[in-house]
Amino acid sequence: MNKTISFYFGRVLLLGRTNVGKSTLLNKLMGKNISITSHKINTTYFNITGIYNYNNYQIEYIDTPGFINKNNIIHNLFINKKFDIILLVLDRNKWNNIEEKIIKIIKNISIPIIIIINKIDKIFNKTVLLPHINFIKNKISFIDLIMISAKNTLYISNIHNIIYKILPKKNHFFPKKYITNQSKELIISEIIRKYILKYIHNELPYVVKIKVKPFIINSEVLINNLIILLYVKRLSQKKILIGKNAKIINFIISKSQNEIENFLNKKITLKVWIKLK
Ligand SMILES: Nc1nc2c(ncn2[C@@H]2O[C@H](COP(=O)(O)OP(=O)(O)OP(=O)(O)O)[C@@H](O)[C@H]2O)c(=O)[nH]1
Ligand SMILES: [Mg+2]
Repeated sequence: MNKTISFYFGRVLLLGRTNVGKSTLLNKLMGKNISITSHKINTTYFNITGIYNYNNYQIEYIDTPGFINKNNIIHNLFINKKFDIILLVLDRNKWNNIEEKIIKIIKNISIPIIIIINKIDKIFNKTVLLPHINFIKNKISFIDLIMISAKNTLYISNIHNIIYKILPKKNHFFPKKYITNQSKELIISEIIRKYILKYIHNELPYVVKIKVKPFIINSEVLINNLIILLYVKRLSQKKILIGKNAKIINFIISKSQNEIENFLNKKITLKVWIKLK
């Protein structure tokens, strides 16, 4: 008997204002940490892809920066790439001009939209959401609305189940073992950025540029050594990053090192240089 198996594949875009919990949700959908998260605004810098495999289904999730500027980065997203589903992530019943801007762009693009109302753990009386759901219905048409708590991993599988129902019948695009579009260097630099965000409490984390390089001596790569270059613009910023008696930078390095070692599954030495550029 000739039994043909159907495969399903689609690109699912996570959209929403900064801090609504897109990256937290991506990590929960994937069941592993792919994208860095923080309580501060503008955490995600790049589009981060997570490839999720389940039976005959393959989903390419794309986490995006919630930062929306004049150049309209959301709009640019749709120029080069085709998406199959949009997850519009909202923080409870918060809605302002950013959400208005986003729906203005996506309502003219005929891609199925799933509304995700996140952070419901922060709402004691859930009935306050009912008028808000009607409000959203009047704003944009969507195929489903799901209330979740990404942080507490509540109702995440409901999202998967809806996506499976509408994923296009298509061959898988990625090999099964492929989990993310990020290079090892980018993942490592994102780990370091997370700790810079965590330990420095001003605008500085947003201006530090991070470069990760292999350590090479006499054209030989020392595989357990990595060079981390941190670029800042001013001497005053360099001083803040280093901290009194190098306390801050040492803290960032040791925390990052642990996490990088877990990720690479081996012991490494980090050589960190802070440079002015
Ligand atoms: N209470 C609560 N907090 C959440 C939930 N989901 C995310 N958060 C928190 O919200 C903050 C922002 O989360 P992120 O996932 O970094 O937000 P984001 O939308 O990716 O933000 P950008 O990358 O800046 O666009 C973090 O402190 C998360 O822990 C949730 O369901 N409940
Ligand atoms: Mg993010």
